[in-house]
Amino acid sequence: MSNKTDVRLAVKHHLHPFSDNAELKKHGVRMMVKAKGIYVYDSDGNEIIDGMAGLWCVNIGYGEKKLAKIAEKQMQVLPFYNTFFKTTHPAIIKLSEKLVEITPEGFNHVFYTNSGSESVDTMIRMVRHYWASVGKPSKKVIIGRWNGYHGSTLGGASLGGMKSMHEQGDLPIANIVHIEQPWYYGLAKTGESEEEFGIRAANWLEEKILSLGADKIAAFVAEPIQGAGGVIIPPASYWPRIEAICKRYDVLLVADEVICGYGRTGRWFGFETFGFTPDIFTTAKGLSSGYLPIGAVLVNDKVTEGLLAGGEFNHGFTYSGHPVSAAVACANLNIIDKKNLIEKVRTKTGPYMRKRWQETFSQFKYVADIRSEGLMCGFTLVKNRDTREFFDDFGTTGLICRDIFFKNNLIFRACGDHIVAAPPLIISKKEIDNMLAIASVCMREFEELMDKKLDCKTDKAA
Ligand code: PXG
Repeated sequence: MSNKTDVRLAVKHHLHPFSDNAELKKHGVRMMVKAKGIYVYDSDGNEIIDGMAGLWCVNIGYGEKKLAKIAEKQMQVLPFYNTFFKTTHPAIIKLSEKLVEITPEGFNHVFYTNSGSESVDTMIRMVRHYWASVGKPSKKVIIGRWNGYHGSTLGGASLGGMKSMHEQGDLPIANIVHIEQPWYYGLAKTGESEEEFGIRAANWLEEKILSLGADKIAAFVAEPIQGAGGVIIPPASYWPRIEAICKRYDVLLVADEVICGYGRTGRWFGFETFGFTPDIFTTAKGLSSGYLPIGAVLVNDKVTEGLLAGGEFNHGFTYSGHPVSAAVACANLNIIDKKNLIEKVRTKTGPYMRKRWQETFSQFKYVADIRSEGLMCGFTLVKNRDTREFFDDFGTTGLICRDIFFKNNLIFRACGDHIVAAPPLIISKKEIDNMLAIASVCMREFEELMDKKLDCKTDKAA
């Protein structure tokens, strides 16, 4: 079957997620057929550097045979059994022990899901059920942030702050509100230091709590670093202040670790990098490095105690704690441990990436706010970096840039006009150099294109 036939078939019946499917039918898609290490290969035989680890998830890289073997073995022995009705199985016991081992003191319980969105929806129901169980049923409102991303289910999309998602399907659902994101480059006042901005941004939470009444607020939920929002890294002063505000008003603090979790920021979890401790945290993606779908919600002892007092929690998925996913996730966490990937990101590849990412992109005039933490990196495309002037129609320019990378067999992601990267945690320094050498060539092409576009506009105006 030639690639052309394949590609036509690919869009004939399949409605792709987060895509303009009418456009895909016209222009087709690219078919990925295999992968190894940090590379994916398409049906034309191109080797592509996956600077996004799939969708921020393939932390251990592609092609780990051990996971395939473990999945096969588990499928032969016990391909499925549920954990609903007074039953369990060894794979989920092992995974739970491993998760408790890698999380900080005070986290001893896990609820399983199949995705980040399900983890977030589970957390929403859990938080409200917790407050009802401890005699404070009026605490229902959950505060998220604009430009946050928490998934595509009704709860996740509501809690996320993506206006384009709210516009489809009558969102947000009731009792979900948002505060502004802690984006220094975009929102700081002239002359304001990062530290001052971090405190001001955290105080937006206090203002929201006070305006609605603390007796109504159940939880504040946020990603330690906003991922799909464009790798928005808050100032160091932000998270400790947020934690203090949550404590002061008896509001549960929830970290959405779906992207930051399992090593991405150079610690097991993003909250460790930023020095705070949540009450609950939601995870998925890197838990199995994307080899199979699985998510987990980690719950601290205080919330667990409240939940236990509340009787039956009427919530769960057929595949909560699926044995094959659980066995693969456990093996994945052991590989992260054995290969010392987290320390490697924190002390070697993370700092190296930060230096090289800065050096590479600071040469280009349409680039501002170059940032990174561990192996989560971003920068913002701007018309003028000194005056902080953005391109018209935020997001259009990002896609132009992203498409140039993609044409040159490099996958980065455009989140609006933020360009981001999150490669597999196994990436070596040499691979970082190769990846950024290609990126540099792409950026030159992008710069020339934008020069022409802007010249053209100036000519027309003149
Ligand atoms: N929380 C966070 C922080 C996420 O990043 C979810 C929840 C939902 O996870 P699931 O597994 O239901 O997709 C996510 C997912 C992108 C992109 O293009 C990001 C995500 C998913 C798909 C695409 O940046 N993040």
